[in-house]
Amino acid sequence: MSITAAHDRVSDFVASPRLLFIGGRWTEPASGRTFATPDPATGETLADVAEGDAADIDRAVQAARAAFEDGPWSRLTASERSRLIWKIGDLILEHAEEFAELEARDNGKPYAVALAADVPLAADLFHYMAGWATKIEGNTIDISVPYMPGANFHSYTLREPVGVVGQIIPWNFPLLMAAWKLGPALTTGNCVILKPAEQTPLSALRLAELIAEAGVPDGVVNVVPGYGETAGAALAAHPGVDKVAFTGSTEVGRLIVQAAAGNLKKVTLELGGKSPNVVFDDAEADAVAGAANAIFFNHGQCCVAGSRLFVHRSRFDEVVEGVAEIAKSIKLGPGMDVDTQMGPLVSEEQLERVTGYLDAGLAEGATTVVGGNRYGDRGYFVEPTVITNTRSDMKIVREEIFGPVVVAAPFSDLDEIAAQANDTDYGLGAGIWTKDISKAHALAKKIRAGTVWINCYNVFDAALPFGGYKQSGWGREMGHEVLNNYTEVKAVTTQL
Ligand code: TXE
Repeated sequence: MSITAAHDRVSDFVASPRLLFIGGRWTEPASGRTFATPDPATGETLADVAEGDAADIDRAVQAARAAFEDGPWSRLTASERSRLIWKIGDLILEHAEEFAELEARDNGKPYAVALAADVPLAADLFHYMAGWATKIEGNTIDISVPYMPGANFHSYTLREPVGVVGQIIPWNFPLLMAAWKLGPALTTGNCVILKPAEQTPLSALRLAELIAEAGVPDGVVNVVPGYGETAGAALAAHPGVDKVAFTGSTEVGRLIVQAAAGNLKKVTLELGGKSPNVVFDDAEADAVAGAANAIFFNHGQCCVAGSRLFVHRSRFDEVVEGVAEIAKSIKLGPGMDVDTQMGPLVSEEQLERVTGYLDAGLAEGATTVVGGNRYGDRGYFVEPTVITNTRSDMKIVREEIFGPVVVAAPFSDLDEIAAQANDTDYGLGAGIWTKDISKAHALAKKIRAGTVWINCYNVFDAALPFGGYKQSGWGREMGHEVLNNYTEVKAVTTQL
């Protein structure tokens, strides 16, 4: 599709209030209310969106339950399911420019980045997951029961869908997070209620249209935008939901666990991070650009952002200056401007949160090497920032900032750096830069994190499991690991 045609479609899409997608139909919210999703580059309203709440979540759960129990979905063969899921991936690629524009305008990220990364990664996730639909297998198990001597049995396991799944996603990669959640749920035969983030509901609503176009039966995927405290909380607590999958803050992750306790629904969580990125003395020169990319990609609004940079003492000044030079050269602007390299943060709330951390860092005695301020007075821009002279007990070192802000500290040896890297409540990602492969793998083993990148950062693939140790979450997304989180195991035993 041409960029102009995609632009016209997006303009049409945002021109009228978007409704809820329940049971295969565009549905008015029970409350009749809408909320505005702003363009973060200007703060002006981009579109009005129906505000789902508990009543709508309840309708969506009923639609999903009906589709799961009675609909054609459960009668499809794995191969038929696979083809539908593959088709979703194809349709995303066919509409790539449209999705890139929706992401750039709703989230603020540069259009070129959305087109090169978010959109193809989302399509690839569906294509990868489509392949698994036909490969979900149980085992045969040889048993000998001590209190039934001589008896013969035939035992096997089945992997079955969990059922109705609630999925709550954040705003940093709106389309990609929807894909990470929907792909595995569908390939394993579940039905879903997806609640996108209130800051960025548009691409998930457009995706719902394409999912219907692909031929996924009504009620299998329902998309209900709304606020976290109302729609999100209702979904997490709903007794008709068998599993909830959440990506967002650690604070809300704890609320999800509490809400899920009512009917003991299964829970998977992908939460915050404060990932260490370690540059050794023998690192190649590209470690500097790597360290900048680790923190500045997506404006630092990445759960795996390399927000704690540790550099060997002998290279500290050189690397910090190099990252600061890159920070200075980054062109900030609206996501739709062609020369923009970094867009605004997603919302005024995030702007306040991030600048609040910058103030806290200064107050605690840290030094700002570059950046440190809001950029401009319109939209939610923050300067790419490098901070040194920190202590491990400072707020900016311990807490997730979720903005383009890196704290840098020197280290001297391998044992010290492993302890420093692990000195966090989180355990999502880590980076290691060195030419010495033994040292790299020794440290990779010591780091308590779900992903470790060596001589690279922010490398994602649908085949790689992703998730956190410690307070970064429960369970894994992507790869075949995720299939376990969307299936129940049934052991069947026959006496022969
Ligand atoms: O997250 P929330 P926010 C971190 C990051 C960021 C901070 C706050 O540090 O600065 O969280 O961001 C829904 N019951 N991450 O406030 O509130 C909400 O509607 C059920 C890390 O935006 O956790 C949205 O759909 N749902 C992160 C989703 O949760 C609730 C990505 C995430 O919002 C709810 C985003 C409730 N009580 C933020 N309250 C990552 N891991 O990538 C909110 N929600």
